[in-house]
Amino acid sequence: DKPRFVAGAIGPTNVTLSLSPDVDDPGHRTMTFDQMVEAYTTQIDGLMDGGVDLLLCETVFDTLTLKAALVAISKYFDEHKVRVPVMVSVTVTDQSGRTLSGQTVEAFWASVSHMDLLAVGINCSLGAEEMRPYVEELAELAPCYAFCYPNAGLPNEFAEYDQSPEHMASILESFVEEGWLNLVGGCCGTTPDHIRAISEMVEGRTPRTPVEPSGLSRYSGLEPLVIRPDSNFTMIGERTNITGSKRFERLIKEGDFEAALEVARNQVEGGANIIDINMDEGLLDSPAVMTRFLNLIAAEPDIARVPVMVDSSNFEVLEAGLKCLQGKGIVNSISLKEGEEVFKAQARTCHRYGAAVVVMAFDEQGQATTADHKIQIAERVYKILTEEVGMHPSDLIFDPNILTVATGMEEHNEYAVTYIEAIKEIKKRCPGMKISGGVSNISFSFRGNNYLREAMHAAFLYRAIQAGMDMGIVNAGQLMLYEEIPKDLLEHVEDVLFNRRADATERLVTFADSVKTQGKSRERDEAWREGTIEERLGHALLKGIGEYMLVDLEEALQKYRPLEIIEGPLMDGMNVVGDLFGEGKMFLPQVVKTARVMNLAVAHLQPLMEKEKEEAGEKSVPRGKILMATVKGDVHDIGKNIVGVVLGCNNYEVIDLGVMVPADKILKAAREKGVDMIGLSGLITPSLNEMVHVADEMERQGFEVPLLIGGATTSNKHTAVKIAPAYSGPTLHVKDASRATGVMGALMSAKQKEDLVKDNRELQARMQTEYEDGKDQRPLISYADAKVSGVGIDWAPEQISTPEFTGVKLLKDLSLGEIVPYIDWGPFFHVWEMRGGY
Ligand code: THG
Repeated sequence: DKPRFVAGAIGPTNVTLSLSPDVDDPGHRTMTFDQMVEAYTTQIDGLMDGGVDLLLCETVFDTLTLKAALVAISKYFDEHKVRVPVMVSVTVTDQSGRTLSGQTVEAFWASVSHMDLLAVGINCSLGAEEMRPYVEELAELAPCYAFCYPNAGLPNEFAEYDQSPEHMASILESFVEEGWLNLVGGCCGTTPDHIRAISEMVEGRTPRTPVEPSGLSRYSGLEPLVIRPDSNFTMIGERTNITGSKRFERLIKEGDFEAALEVARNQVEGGANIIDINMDEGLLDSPAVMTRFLNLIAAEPDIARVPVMVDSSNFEVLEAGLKCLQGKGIVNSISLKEGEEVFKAQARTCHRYGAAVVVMAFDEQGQATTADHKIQIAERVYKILTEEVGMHPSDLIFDPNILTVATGMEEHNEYAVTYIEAIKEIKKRCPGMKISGGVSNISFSFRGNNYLREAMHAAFLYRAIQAGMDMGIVNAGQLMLYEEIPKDLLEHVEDVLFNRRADATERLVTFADSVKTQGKSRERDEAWREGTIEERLGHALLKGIGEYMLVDLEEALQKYRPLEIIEGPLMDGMNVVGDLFGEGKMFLPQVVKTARVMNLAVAHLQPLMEKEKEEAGEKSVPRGKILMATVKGDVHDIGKNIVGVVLGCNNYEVIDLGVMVPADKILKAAREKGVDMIGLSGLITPSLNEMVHVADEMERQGFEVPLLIGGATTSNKHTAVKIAPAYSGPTLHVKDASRATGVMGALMSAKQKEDLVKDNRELQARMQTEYEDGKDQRPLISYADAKVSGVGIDWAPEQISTPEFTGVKLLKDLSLGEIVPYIDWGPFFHVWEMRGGY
């Protein structure tokens, strides 16, 4: 009397396509992707023949093997004109929160999110309790149904499962209460009694409401890369390109893959968020070389971390590349060059592999050089791909062609301008589609003068990013800061880029020659070494140059105590970085580079400070213990490290869990170490939500210690309105590193703590009321509209009485007390923020 459905289970097999079974040959694979597709097709055929109601790919430990199953399913559906719902279930093998082949849950989600799934879930490997954070993560990501079927706890010493049905059901009950589940069940070690207990537990409960699709572009390697409205700019490393680098070409041709991998690693270390890989060369077997290189990369976690952009003008190479990527990669590129039919077929193939695509501004007429033509192609491909091929706009990247300027041909002078003009319009007309381009193309005319070229790239990017460029293929480690381009050079460069004068190119060529022939390029690069020690430290930070840091620190130590260097020149430098970031003159990967140099400096100074403390005999008991972490999803830790050092110097014990730390890890450590307070740090906007999540968890787990919030996007207001209400313990926002000692000191003293916490709660209550009253959110209309709706007064002169006097009148004999009643306090209360009934 109840409908029952049969799921055709498709297992992971014993094959992994992402890992080599041979330690000595990391590029080796037991099977090819195509062989797996073939094997899965046989299985799907059998299952469908047997009449299953749906297909369930389960216990996925290698996403690339899963992709083979998904490709087989999608092909089978198309060829047989049938369709049943598909569900996918991943398995997280250990406490690292990753699949066996190294992907995080979010990276995995990115890899399968192109499929029209009925549901996504997690099974096997862990017990329900251990699975908790991953189920939550998936439930928060997936717009389809979510499920889990855990093992009956972790196996005991005898590899038996002994979690009771009631216990398992009670853990799963909390998942249901949190609203994370649409379906639930049991895997290894569960018995009919377990299933009965779980089934009784869910009876009458409300299932999860799937989340709204985020609409964000999401790519992945082992880790996810999400382009958010505040992502600013995404760098794609250009050096792993045979046609773009003589050196890389030589390495690949000589078969020196080891060194070629180093090129990839350098790009990632230099800040590339994605790496572009191109193996197009007439004499090479490009599909085979692409396959080999990508398989090798898969064995290097610090490279495979980032998504791969497979770059080729040959579709066969692109497809070979897609068969090696377990993450969600990007195809570079397809276009309308050979007409709509080929274009659509290629796009469908890319979509089937779950890849995003770069579409070049090419059509049957050729390469688009004018803004109008670029815009027209953009609109056309947008329509075809979203309406006919069924791709989501977030999976589209349009490249309106960055073409070389200053070639001597009059008609090339507008190329930078038309690119920028076009992207403004395309962003408006094609919502959700991203814009990219090969930045180094712009400066081909100046080959051989890298200094000048980098200046051109920086100046071009500054404007293009403002106009809406989302990502670009660049030499990640070499990018210059806009702010650092000498003003005379910048003027010449911008004259050329923006076609501001007829003789711009000629002038830049002459100027460039002088920069080059006088060897100034070198001089300019190293000129900063002549500055004062403070200037040099600041410059090194700003540019992310670690090379001279130790020498400079030694020199600075002649003049300053270690802590003074941190609190002085280094913190000043970080403030400049913060300001430039705020003004859009630095983008995130550049900020990350500065962080690395800051860490280097701090690591050098820290032992010296400890030694100083020892010598001063300050070995006394620590004044308090704080646990600090950058929350999950965020890798930024400059600010947190500074706070850690400052607190350490003030004799507090600091336990720093590093970056990307999930809530449960933070709280587990906090409990084990018995800390006096927890400090959370973060720089990007999503971290704000993660902090709310940690606060929620602290409440759920019955914590009482103070929670300190800090980092660039955090604020007093967000802390008051979103974080503090989630946690009943004291929740304080700490504005910057300089306040950390004060706040911590107060919290460690019983008397001061009471006052501080009370004041803080009052302040937060006020901010919450203000927020709820919507006082801060009064919508402003434009100046033009305000003028239109202005009060029209008909000034009839006879009605205006002349004042008794004008100008200043001196009231000599009045006391202040007599004046007070005439003072309008309103404006004062306003600026003192005494509003809302106070
Ligand atoms: N759009 C898309 N993809 C692209 C491009 C594009 N892929 C290739 C290219 N253009 C982007 N990549 C590069 C890589 C290197 C260089 C330029 C663009 C470059 N190389 C030096 C040179 O040629 O002078 C090489 C110097 C050396 O050998 O080291 O400038 O536009 N979608």
